[in-house]
Amino acid sequence: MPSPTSSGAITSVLQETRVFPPPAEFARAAHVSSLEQYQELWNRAKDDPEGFWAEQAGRLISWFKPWDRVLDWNPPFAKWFEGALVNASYNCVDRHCEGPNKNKAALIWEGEPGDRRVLRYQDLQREVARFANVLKGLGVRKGDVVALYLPMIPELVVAALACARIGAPHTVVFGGFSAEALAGRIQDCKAKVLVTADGGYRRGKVVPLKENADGAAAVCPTLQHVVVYRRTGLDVAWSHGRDHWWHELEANASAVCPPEPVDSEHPLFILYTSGSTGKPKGILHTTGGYLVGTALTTQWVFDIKDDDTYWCTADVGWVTGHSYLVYGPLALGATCVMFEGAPNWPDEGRFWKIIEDYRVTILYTAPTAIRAFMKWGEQFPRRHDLSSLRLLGSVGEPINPEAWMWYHKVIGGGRCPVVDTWWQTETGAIMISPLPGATPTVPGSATRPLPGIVPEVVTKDGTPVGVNEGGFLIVKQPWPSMLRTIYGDDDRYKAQYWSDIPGSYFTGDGARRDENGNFWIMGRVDDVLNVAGHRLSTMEVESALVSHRAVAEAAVVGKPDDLKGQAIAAFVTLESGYAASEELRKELRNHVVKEIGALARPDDIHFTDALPKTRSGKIMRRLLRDIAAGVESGGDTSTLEDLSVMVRLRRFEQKAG
Ligand code: 6R9
Repeated sequence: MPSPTSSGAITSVLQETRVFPPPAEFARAAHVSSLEQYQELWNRAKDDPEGFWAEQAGRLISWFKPWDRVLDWNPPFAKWFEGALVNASYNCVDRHCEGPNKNKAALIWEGEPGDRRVLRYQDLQREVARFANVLKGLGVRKGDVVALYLPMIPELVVAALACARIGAPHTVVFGGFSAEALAGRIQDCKAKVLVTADGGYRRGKVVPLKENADGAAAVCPTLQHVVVYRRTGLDVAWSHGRDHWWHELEANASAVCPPEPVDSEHPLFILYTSGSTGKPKGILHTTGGYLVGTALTTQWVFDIKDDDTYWCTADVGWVTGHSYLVYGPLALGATCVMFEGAPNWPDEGRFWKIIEDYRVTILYTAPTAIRAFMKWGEQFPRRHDLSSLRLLGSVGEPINPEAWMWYHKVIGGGRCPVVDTWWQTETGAIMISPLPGATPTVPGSATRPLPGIVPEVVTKDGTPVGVNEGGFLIVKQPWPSMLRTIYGDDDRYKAQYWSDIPGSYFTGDGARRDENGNFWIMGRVDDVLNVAGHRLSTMEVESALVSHRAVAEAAVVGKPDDLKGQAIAAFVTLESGYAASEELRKELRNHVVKEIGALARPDDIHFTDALPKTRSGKIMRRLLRDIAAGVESGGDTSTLEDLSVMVRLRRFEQKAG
């Protein structure tokens, strides 16, 4: 934890008073349709968590054998639905084939070159069963880890569900990661089989996945087989005996493979998230509790109905893709859109064209994308009919109020509720979010905890802070979709999440709660600024900058200052049509002072053409902090999307300095 002021409180300076009640028509048809109903559910879950979760588990998931015990809590180790037998692939596929939904579209997929495929639930069942048999044929047994390094093609979902079908935990590695990053993950979880493709498309280019996979395989002694899906036709090197074509193995595989009943606590997947220092953490999720958490939140937060066309734009390589492209919506038998590519290829209208073409009703995307769309301009969405949309979601970072307003107005036509969903790889499922038919929304706030979730904002010694006081966000009760450990490292799990605030799960985020009970996430506490004894949230200063018409995106970091402890350095990208100048720099400083006060006046403003981000779109302030302080960057950079951004920023700093 950073060294906070004596109380550990964070000063909050953001003022936001716009409130959007749920539209009456939306509320009438919603799964949870009033604030009173939400409050009843939340109270009920708080008073009797095990009763609440047992009811949800019974209602949402099909079990081969019921549990003996709902929760075995041996802090910080939880076992949910102990003794129950379940299978994730059965829940996401087979059970929908037993009824009228067997011919319903499960996945509607569009590749970057414009190719399209639709997999009905029956198709998905056949594909998943076949590939499960392929894995078995390669010697994969229950408990063996399989690594998936694939582009955003249906086979990624098929492969994940095939692993789940036979009880082999998967670890999905972003198609954008390097050979080194892939190797590190394979070595950590000792995967026996790697599934990849010859290549994948991104912005008109082919990403050489097989080449990277070869690089990784060379240094991964546990790896016995590499299965290669032919996606691009790119020529690839071949290691006979080790490498196999997906289509050749599948041609001989039976389409019958009964799902293996596994214990509720059987590992479902390991997903690596970058630590700020040191090696990535393998977050372990297990089967029963994770399914309950993702299915419940998909139903309540996205209000999914049988006739919705739901689109989560996330890559399956990060947790949002796992929980809200694969397990949550498929467990509910929803129709999901999946796309390969980027929002600005072949042009900046890609998203809007997809929404128009498939009549998407629910869109779930990230603030980084929304800010990019704002920068590219309204003309792109305006060219398409977005009237099918009824609900919008956001995840990944705090959404600045200006971006929220734009999303609501320009994309949602002012009629769609916006759900700003706060959660983490570690939490498995959404934790704090509006329920669109129940919760009045406020731009920039994730609003309220979901039923069953008990978060609190506290000082570093665990004392609750007052209304509107910033502090550390913790969760006080275990929940079914929580991580079970860091793979192979229980001690790191304890130290990382359960020792800062004893007895509670520490999220690593700062937050405040306002007089209406709404939570405001203020960003990672490692990113909090400490200016002359005031702890300020990066998010709030950034939101002030973004509210200026010239600013597209902003990242704010502290830099060492003899006088104030920390000075404020801002990195800013500009809207098209604006140019960097001394004048604008002055204007932006004054704008922040006007919006939040002299305390937050940025000392340095750096204009840049891009910010360093993770592949999932989060700004990596840690790297900017090093640039602002003029030191070399340490720590893990394997999740950085585009290393050249750092090179350009450094070059620029040297020139400027
Ligand atoms: C789902 C996901 C988790 C961190 C989290 C927080 C930030 C995510 C947010 C948000 C504010 C939101 N975060 N959603 N901050 N408002 N709606 O993103 O998981 O990649 O593990 O990141 O992302 O800082 O702690 P993950």
